[in-house]
Amino acid sequence: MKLKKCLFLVAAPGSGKSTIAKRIEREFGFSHVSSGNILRAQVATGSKLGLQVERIIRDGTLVDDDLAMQVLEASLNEMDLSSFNGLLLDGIPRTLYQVQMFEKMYTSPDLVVNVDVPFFEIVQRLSNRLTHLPSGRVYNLDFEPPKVPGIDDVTGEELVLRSDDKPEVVTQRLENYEAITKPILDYYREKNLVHSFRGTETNVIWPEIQKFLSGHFLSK
Ligand code: G5P
Ligand code: MG
Repeated sequence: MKLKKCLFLVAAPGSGKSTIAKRIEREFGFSHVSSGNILRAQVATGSKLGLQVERIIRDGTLVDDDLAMQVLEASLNEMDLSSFNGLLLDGIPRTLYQVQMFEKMYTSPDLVVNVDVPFFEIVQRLSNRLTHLPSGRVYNLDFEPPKVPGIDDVTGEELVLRSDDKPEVVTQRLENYEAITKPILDYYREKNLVHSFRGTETNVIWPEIQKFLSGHFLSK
């Protein structure tokens, strides 16, 4: 498979990866793939594997690297990436081993975008998040609330609280990020590919990301 451009979003749980990814997708015509969404789709099948994945997500730990890469590969195989300006990965790779596997299977990223949001802000946000599981659309009671409380704007279906957004699980996820995922940023910093955007509000961070990406990629 030939990828035109490849962009990784590497940032903590709840830092706004999926919110920002949707904006990059709209503005720059990238295809957004969220590993969390693919894994939750696996859970929704009710298969034996789905039940195992459900338990892992609920506990705030990571699924096995090989499984994460297999579901990513299956998902990419189903897509016509030639019709997009590039691929935007949200939540994967999440370990150094996944980085090695991705680079071996596909390519090195053109850029790695990191959003650096303080953990106290993340804990607050996730306690107010509502998700439409089939699409991965996210809402927040304080930020981008749904038009009708508890209902997805697009499909009219119900919104849910994610099982891993309980405060004790959020703490576990943030610890995993620090220990297991952050080293990816060090790896790509050495290659001068990482660009970090720090702040507490997506609507302040987004124009900076937009400006930065405009220097690298064409708008849609
Ligand atoms: P996920 O699904 O990748 P996380 O933990 O990486 O989960 P998450 O929770 O999806 O990341 P996000 O995408 O970074 O968070 O953030 P978001 O949803 O856009 O925003 C969070 C909330 O804040 C939303 O309610 C949003 O509306 C709100 N918000 C945004 N901006 C603002 C703002 O400015 N102000 C306010 N007030 N609110 C705002 O992975 C889930 C699990 O799947 C497994 C793991 O078990 C993982 O824990 N998994 C993997 N395992 C192994 N390898 C991989 N590669 C894996 N990928 C997933
Ligand atoms: Mg997300």
